[in-house]
Amino acid sequence: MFIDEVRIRVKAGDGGNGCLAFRREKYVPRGGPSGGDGGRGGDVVFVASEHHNTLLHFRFNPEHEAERGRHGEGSNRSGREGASKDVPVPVGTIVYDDETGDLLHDFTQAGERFAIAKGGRGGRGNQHFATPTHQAPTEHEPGKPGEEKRLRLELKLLADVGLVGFPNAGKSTLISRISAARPKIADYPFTTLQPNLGVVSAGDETFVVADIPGLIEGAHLGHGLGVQFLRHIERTRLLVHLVDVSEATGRDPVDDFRIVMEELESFSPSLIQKPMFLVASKVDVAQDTARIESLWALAAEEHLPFFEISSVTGQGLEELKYDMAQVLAKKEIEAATSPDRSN
Ligand SMILES: Nc1nc2c(ncn2[C@@H]2O[C@H](COP(=O)(O)OP(=O)(O)OP(=O)(O)O)[C@@H](O)[C@H]2O)c(=O)[nH]1
Ligand SMILES: [Mg+2]
Repeated sequence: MFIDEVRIRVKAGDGGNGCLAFRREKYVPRGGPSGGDGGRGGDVVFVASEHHNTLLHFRFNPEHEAERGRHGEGSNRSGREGASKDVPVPVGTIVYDDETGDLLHDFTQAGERFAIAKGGRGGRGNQHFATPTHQAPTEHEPGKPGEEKRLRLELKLLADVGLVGFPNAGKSTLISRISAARPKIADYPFTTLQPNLGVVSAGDETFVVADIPGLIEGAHLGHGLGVQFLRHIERTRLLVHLVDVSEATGRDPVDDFRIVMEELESFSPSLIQKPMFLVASKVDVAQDTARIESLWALAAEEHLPFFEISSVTGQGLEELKYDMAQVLAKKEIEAATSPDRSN
């Protein structure tokens, strides 16, 4: 479930052909063989990159080829080598041969390079085939083809952003609107039993969001689904805290916020130290705007950026996505200022 997977094709460059040629010079009768060698084809090289955290870029670009070597020429000129092609893969990517299932490489460190498909050797020109008894050779070799492979890439995803909140707050609905994840959504608490991950792209950033089960008061004592699943968001860089502001909850939004914060803290104080967005969810069905304003004032007090969203109408989703990307790119986001009640 926590795995991103793509199938791609790579093709290294073919080697250039060796050349068949003889020296032709004025006053030099019967010049010897002078066919140069073909150049080597370029490799396809995977490079582990810290700037990529998903395999999404391969979905748009599933074929990667390196340049072929040039053919040899007369006057013993060798063909130029084909340029290799560097292809970035996220650290943590495991590469399998899709035909045999063999593990080819496991990228564990940023900057690690591995030639996944090797370029073909250039063919030898006829200059190499001369012997004392065979002085006008016409033999010359074709270049060898570059390796071609079908690969399966696998990446274990780590979430960048965690969605937290009460059961039924709209966490799964939100992830289904901003990513391709299709978790179960239902109008009762504890619909989500296992974390769901979704890959989100916004602006130039691609990141992974985790939708986890809801928290209730006493979760750290085992109430509801407990708190063990919070370990899935321990390594995230941003928490998005959803509070249902509709009247249907029968609870006060500010109380909901504080209860969830206490549960997070009791699991690990580091969780509440993380950057956090406070999100008023289901604003399309919040009749009493005072409920939204009280949450907004709380965001101002806690210096948290504040958003109002509806995953049903789509209100506020673009801005939320964009600002998540900004925080992950380490840009500053403005915290809420107190709601202006004068108008
Ligand atoms: N009107 C309205 N309903 C929403 C909105 N977002 C979610 N819902 C509804 O709220 C209910 C709960 O949504 P979920 O996304 O399953 O909530 P959750 O936070 O994932 O809940 P758990 O998995 O139980 O923790 C569903 O019936 C959704 O259709 C919204 O923006 N507006
Ligand atoms: Mg859910």
